[in-house]
Amino acid sequence: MSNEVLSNLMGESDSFPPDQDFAAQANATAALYDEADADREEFWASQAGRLHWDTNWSQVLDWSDAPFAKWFVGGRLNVAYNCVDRHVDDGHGDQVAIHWVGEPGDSRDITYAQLKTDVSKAANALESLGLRPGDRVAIQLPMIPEAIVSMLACARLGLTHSVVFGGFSPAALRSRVDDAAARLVITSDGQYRRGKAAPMKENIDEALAGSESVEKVLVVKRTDTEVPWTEGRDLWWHELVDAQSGEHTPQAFDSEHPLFILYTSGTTGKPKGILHTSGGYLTQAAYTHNVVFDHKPGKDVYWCTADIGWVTGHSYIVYGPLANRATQVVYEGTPNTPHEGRHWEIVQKYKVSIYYTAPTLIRTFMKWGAQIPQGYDLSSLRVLGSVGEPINPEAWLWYRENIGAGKAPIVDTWWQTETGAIMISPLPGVTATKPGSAQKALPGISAKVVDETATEVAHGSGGYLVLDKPWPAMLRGIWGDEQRFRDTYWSRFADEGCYFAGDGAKYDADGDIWLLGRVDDVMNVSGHRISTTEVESALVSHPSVAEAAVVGASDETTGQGIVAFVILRGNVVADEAGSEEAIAALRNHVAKEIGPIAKPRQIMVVPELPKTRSGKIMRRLLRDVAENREVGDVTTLADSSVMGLISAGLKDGK
Ligand code: 6R9
Repeated sequence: MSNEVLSNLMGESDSFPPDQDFAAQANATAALYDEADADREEFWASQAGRLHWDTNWSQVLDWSDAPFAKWFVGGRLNVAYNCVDRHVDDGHGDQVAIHWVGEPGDSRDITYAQLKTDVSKAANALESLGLRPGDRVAIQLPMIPEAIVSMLACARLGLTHSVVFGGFSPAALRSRVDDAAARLVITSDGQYRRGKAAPMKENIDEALAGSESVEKVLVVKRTDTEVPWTEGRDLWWHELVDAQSGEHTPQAFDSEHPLFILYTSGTTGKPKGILHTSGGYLTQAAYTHNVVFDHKPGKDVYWCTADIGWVTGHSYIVYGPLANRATQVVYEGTPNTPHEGRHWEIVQKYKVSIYYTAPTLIRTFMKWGAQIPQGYDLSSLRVLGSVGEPINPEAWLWYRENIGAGKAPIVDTWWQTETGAIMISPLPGVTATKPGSAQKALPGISAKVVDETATEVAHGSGGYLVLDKPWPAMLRGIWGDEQRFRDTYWSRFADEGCYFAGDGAKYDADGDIWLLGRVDDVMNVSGHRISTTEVESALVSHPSVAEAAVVGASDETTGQGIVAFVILRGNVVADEAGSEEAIAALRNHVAKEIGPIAKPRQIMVVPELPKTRSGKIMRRLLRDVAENREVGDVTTLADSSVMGLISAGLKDGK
């Protein structure tokens, strides 16, 4: 990266020191870093004290078989007991665990005592089906309480769950069910999406045709949609589960007992089944949820807007918050159903104090306009979080100003399905935050930015993000593929024993970490390394741009040329903004923000951007358009018609 780019970028970054009153009450203190540095294992041992262990561990970490870690060796615990029963035993049975809000407007408040009964009934039901510890259960459900109850019932019985996002195709579900050889699938008749009931069970039947491993399908009634039925295989939740006893005695499992598999896409076509285990995972999920969100049990109302089909839903809806006795909002639907103020209406109603979402949604809120949140009382919000992709400074500042009243600290949390829990993030009340930077590895975590030779780069320089020390919530492997686990994460910097995250990053002059997107998203223009994210940030900082996606398209002279796709803000007339002068102004704006080398070769105005179901922009498809190729496989897009809209718009426009 050229110094010109860096200095421009840094000149842009303000820093927001913590508010004194916030700092005075914060869970985290600067001393945590020293404590962890002094003795990492001792630090994690004390964090594990957040949990109830039936048997204490004899060793904190066994790294002798690296890269296969064992944490809290010999310890035994029940994950569901820790997330539910324990709070009831401690006298908090009447506290609301979940304020559930259905998309059509129905709602349920579930206390910890009720959750204990629900999970016990579900556990009794699963046991009655003959499932044994270690068996795999696939779960494809909308965001309804039964989704969380199912996961916890599995955890309670030592069954390994594999949650598959509700929007995935039958083929995607089938490959996951087969890979894990799941014996049971839990699903629903249908799901509400944008005000309509869409079928779900029908897809499941298509997916499971001829499956060798699946013995039973347990179906929750949600939309009252008519469903195909296979006698002897299919069972209604309300018939099997509701009839069970609400008492169930949990059994303790080994700290390394497999808790879940979660599939994530890799560079090849076959998804990787990321394996997580129990004691270390729950320790880090609980610790990070406590210090990163400054969560106070019994006081805060917490809301993570992710879907349980993603790792964020696992660690920051189910395991972390429930282990910490959170009261949380769980919302079933889309943010603009029935209107664009839905999230703020929910924040106002439940007095949400901690809100955790993704940059793509923040940019969508920007597109809808600040007048929408302004119509609601958001004064309860005191901590805001971001996850999933780099957050551009413009969106960060908008979030702080319009949602956080200019004062709520923003935590930009970097982590992955593989890391299991948050790794790099500011600590609210401790860190002076910088818009666009995830800043520092958390106490107990070690992250570095290195060059090709694994040498740490200087402040002001960029390279690859690596994790050079094992951490409790780290993946324990790829399900059924030991070699792929070693190759994907541990071969690039094998001599140094570092985990390669696949992300580019840089240190600023203060040594703070800025994530630059996946390494394959870093462009090389005339020998200059430029991140797609930086150019996107520059574009979005222009008043007429709502959202931007940037790709490096091959270029005869410069190696790669920068091609940008932009969505305009609602108030900008497309004809005007798409005009030659307006495009030239945008190109110059980028040149001004980052430097002339970052000036896009081409800017195209489009109505939508192609995104995966977890909200990540599929740059591969945009690269196809930019390089005038036929557009590749669109099956993992949330909306497969988007590429058609983009191509049609470009043909009409120019
Ligand atoms: C939790 C989650 C992981 C990838 C990761 C990185 C990107 C996530 C980020 C971020 C910059 C952040 N990512 N959080 N990039 N800043 N705060 O999203 O897991 O779906 O496995 O994605 O997402 O590229 O490598 P997952």
